Amino acid sequence: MPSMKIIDLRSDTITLPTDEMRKAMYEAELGDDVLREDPTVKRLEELAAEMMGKETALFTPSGTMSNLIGVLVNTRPGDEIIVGSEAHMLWYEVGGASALGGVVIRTVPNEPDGRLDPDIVAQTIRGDNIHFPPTTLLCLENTHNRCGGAVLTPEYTSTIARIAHERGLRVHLDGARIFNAAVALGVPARKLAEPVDTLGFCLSKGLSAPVGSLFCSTRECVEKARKWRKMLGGGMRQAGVIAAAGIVALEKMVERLAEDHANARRFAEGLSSIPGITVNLERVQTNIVNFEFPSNVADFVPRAAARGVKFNSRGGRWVRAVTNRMVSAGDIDEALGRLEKLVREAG
Ligand code: TLP
Repeated sequence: MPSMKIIDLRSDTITLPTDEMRKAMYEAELGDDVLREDPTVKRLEELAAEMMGKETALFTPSGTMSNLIGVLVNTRPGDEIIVGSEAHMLWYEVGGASALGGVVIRTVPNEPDGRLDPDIVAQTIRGDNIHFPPTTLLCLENTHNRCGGAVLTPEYTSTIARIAHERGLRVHLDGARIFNAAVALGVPARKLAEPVDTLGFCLSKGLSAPVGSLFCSTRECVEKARKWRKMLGGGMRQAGVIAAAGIVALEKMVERLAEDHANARRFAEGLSSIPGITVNLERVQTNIVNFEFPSNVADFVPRAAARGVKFNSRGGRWVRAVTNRMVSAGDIDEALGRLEKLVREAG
């Protein structure tokens, strides 16, 4: 019997490097990056800064480290930061901002579309009072992971950043998937980055590089970030070997994200016609689809996995699917067929 193809929709982090990336990695010119002598890392950082419209950038091992550095450079221990109630920084970064940055995390409810209500943010920022910790940082996320890949527009980002800046806060953007937002909106990524002071974005999600993230800001801020990265153990020596793949990611892999978005839509539309599955088609803007499986199917995620379709559970009956380069339109149709059968047989 031919082996069943595994269709992996757990995350876009599962994407493997392309042949072109592997070749670039093999051929990369290298040096010691802690001594600032790796030419390939420098090229990647220049390219990233240029694409984000920031003065300079720093190559970090992960999105988690870029976000933590964003907290460390923008705050002091004892400060308060505002993050969305569904933020990746709150849910999935091991509480690093508090544990290592010593900040109090204050949440504002995320709207289902990933935004934070500007009025609520304005009310949440603390005034000067002997009892209060100073609120010094607002964190945004674009696209928004737990809000189903929702996109923040440049207009919204400017509005909310202006409110924060007027009250003396800095603004950090978790732009792990900023290129998904840029492609979905048809705007350059720098338009989405312009209103914020610091941002991190990832190479190892839809862009398919094996490792890495870029922290982008002013020269002054990135100098501080470089020191923090060293303290956190992120000083990588011949890092050009992975930066080389990152350059290919930025030069060759951005436009193809549109294909992942089309597949997410195809998947969501297919799901909506399977009895009992709930999906809000209006919320599907990029490569993430959140859906609720029928109440008569216990253990949906492991049972789908047993049929070769992998998802991440979101808690309760909610499931997340993330389209990615390893999954074609044909695979999406195949996955829908297997799910339809699973639901039918369970009913
Ligand atoms: N997200 C991963 C998991 O951690 C959940 C995923 O599969 O989606 N910001 C956002 C918005 C992210 O989605 C992620 C990764 C990160 C930061 C962290 O990036 P890494 O994994 O490079 O530390």
